[in-house]
Amino acid sequence: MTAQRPLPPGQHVFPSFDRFGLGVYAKRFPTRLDDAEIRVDGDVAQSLILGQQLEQLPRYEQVSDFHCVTTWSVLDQRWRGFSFRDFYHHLVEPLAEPQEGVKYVVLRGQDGYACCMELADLLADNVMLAEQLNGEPLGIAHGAPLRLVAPAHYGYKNIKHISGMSFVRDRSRYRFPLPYPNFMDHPRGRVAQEERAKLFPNWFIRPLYKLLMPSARNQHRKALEKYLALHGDK
Ligand SMILES: Nc1nc2c(c(=O)[nH]1)N[C@H]1C(S)=C(S)[C@@H](COP(=O)(O)O)O[C@H]1N2
Ligand SMILES: [Mo]
Repeated sequence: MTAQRPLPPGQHVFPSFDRFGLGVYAKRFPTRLDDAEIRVDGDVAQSLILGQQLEQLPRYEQVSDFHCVTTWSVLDQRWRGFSFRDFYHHLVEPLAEPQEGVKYVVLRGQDGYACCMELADLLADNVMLAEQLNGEPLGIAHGAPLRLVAPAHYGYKNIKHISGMSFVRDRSRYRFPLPYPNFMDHPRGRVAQEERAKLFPNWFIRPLYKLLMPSARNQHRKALEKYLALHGDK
């Protein structure tokens, strides 16, 4: 396969797109799979839950590559959903009224995972909240019922099973999910700039993460097989 887009520094192509994440999340699954609901709070005039309103937003498709910080990439994934920008301008701004100076968004998943991104990065053209992958509804593996797709950012910012977003002025109260060290969380996490982690240089982080990747992949595969045997993909 020839890449449509140049492969970012330190990445290699992986042949299949498999469920992945930090080890502790391997056995945690979402409980609400039907209709997506997003709790919006933080430095806003009105905290609220957006559910049915999401149906109003226009849907579109994008094809993009997906890059995990542990160095594997999958190419040409076709996502369908609505844009974060539409979500923000048509629902969050008028209904929740973020305060002046809101600069960060803490995104939460139903499995307890959380990550933090800059609002300006989320408002980029290609950032979407996806409901489908390659023509199928998102399965349990890839973030059902709704996941963030931010192709310019490492996988660990592309939150699955999204359940909440806090719009905040200051990110100091946010911490990378325990028991993982905070250095794993780069405040931006952009792929092209190779913003993998804090404090440590990429010549150190790349081989370290490559070493940890197979066991995280295995844990996720085994837990998924067990889950699917019990519940199926719905
Ligand atoms: N809710 C949630 N989102 C998550 C994770 C997770 O464990 N839980 N893992 C992240 C990481 S590290 C990666 S690489 C991608 C993997 O996405 P996939 O399971 O669709 O391959 O999801 C990201 N989003
Ligand atoms: Mo990742």
